Amino acid sequence: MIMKSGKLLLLLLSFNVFYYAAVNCAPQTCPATKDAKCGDSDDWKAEFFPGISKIKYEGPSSKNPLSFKWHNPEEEILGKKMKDWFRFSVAFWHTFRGTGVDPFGAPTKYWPWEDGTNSLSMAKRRMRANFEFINKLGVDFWCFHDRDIAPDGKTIEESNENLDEVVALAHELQRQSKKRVLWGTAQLFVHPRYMHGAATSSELAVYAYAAAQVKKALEVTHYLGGENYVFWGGREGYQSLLNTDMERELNHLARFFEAAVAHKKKIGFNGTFLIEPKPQEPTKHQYDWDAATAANFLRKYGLIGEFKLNIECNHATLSGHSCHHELETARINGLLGNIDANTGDPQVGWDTNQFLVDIQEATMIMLSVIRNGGIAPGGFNFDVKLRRESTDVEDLFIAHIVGMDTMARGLRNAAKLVEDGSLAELVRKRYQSFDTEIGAQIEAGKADFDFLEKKVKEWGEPKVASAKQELAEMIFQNAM
Ligand code: XLS
Ligand code: NI
Repeated sequence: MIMKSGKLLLLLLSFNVFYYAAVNCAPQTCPATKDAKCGDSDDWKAEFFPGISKIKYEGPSSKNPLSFKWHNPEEEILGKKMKDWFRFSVAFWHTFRGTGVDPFGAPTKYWPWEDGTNSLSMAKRRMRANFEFINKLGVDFWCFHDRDIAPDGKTIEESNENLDEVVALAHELQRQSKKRVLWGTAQLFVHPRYMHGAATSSELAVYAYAAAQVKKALEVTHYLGGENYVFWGGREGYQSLLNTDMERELNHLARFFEAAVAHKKKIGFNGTFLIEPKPQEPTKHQYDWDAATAANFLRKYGLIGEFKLNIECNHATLSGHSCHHELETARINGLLGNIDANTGDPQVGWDTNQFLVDIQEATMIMLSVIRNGGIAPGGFNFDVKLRRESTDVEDLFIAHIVGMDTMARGLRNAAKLVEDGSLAELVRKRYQSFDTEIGAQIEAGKADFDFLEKKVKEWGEPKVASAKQELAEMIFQNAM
């Protein structure tokens, strides 16, 4: 599902419009300042989601759309509770700031609690809605960008004050509900100042601004007990190499990360730093193209022990890989940190951020997670949005439920495959010629070319076995 070039313009447009709309919830009638007079009440006496009670596990035969059919949080699979395999998280930006806008059309979603402003009071009311949502859905975590949860101010001081006020409320709501932050991040791509990038901007003052913004976002993530912190470099890349000093930009990015690591240590934040690879969108070429590119960057700059990766499935397919490939690449490099659980559309080809409902794909994802021994302190963040045409409040629940149930089916199937063992046995057998004395010598780096040439002369033409791909597919199918 490599992006077709004819679609580039459309996706760039859609990305920009999406994020602007996500921030400037239409119609914007209220200035985002602390002393704004409009939208000055965060009161919302009623429930945000009336008529929806806590979502329960009812089993596969249930016809109730507001119930789990496969995700049974307390059930143990391979010695771990389902909820602990997943550590599901709701993404504040899509769920509470997504409006359904696209390059050709206005927002379609006007949630009842929205007053049409981007005020601080509205931000607080929205935060209460977030906590009611995650409580009722029964997930333990949420994720945010700084500017999703609090309005940008005219100065950095004002932005920080806005953020502090909303974060104080979130802190209290977390205390009451025992919910936690899976990860926080800084939004370094919407504001026009970041048009050339943030840490890779050609403008020094923008680099500094980004540093100040990440400093604050790190501090509030730490204050909220966040377990990870994400760097997604949406504008860290280039539109043209003719006007770009790529080497200098990459050096700047590394310096930025080093400074972030230093600040993390300074404030005593123990969460994991995660880089989220994505090849393109909004930039033509993004520096964190895929897991292997990000790993190479970390190695080159001596940052490998300080970061892990947040693999997003739709980003994987944009880079021409499967999600399973990206997860395995991260895993075998010791870098699998978190999953942004979503998927693209096989016919469309850009970052559609859909709920993943393919049970086979979910099974492959869970095979990687099981091989990794779990994913904590990371988790599964639903970096996912409702389709533009899905406009009922209950759709927010239904979408997350089917996303969670799909991953749960993936886990159950993957556990069956692991317990059955025949797939692992097939793989083991493929390489059994290396389970020999000479194989051990090769794997220990003790077999030089002279020695191997001698063996070839002794053995003659090798016998080569079948790869058994169809048998592997049969075993995989049988577990669905
Ligand atoms: C966008 C990214 C973004 C990150 C957080 O494509 O997925 O949402 O997860 O900045
Ligand atoms: Ni993401």
